[in-house]
Amino acid sequence: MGNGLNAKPIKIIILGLENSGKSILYHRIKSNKFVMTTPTTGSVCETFKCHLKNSNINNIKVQLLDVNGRQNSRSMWQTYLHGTNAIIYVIDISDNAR
Ligand SMILES: Nc1nc2c(ncn2[C@@H]2O[C@H](COP(=O)(O)OP(=O)(O)OP(=O)(O)O)[C@@H](O)[C@H]2O)c(=O)[nH]1
Ligand SMILES: [Mg+2]
Repeated sequence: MGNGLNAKPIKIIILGLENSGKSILYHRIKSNKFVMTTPTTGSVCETFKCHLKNSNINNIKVQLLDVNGRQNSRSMWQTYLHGTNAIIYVIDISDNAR
């Protein structure tokens, strides 16, 4: 019981090809900011409390993972998946070639 603040975080991983906008989305979810990014090296992971605007969802503990999308790194993705509750797959729809 309780208010859920001590509960296990919801683990969400952001996947997608390189330069598709994963890290931009990561910062947007984390701090609602548009942050200039550089290609991700390895992975970035942070746990924080998520407040969804215009909803009664507050203080949901989220562990968000942002990974590198380059081809030679994609084989690593499976090592991050253990215990994952949700995957966000990012596609750059303006990039017709991909
Ligand atoms: N204008 C605009 N630019 C964006 C948007 N999302 C991403 N970008 C740009 O696209 C480029 C790549 O974005 P990232 O979020 O770093 O890409 P990534 O998927 O994390 O790439 P890797 O870390 O290399 O796998 C950056 O130059 C961003 O500024 C968006 O919604 N609008
Ligand atoms: Mg990135």
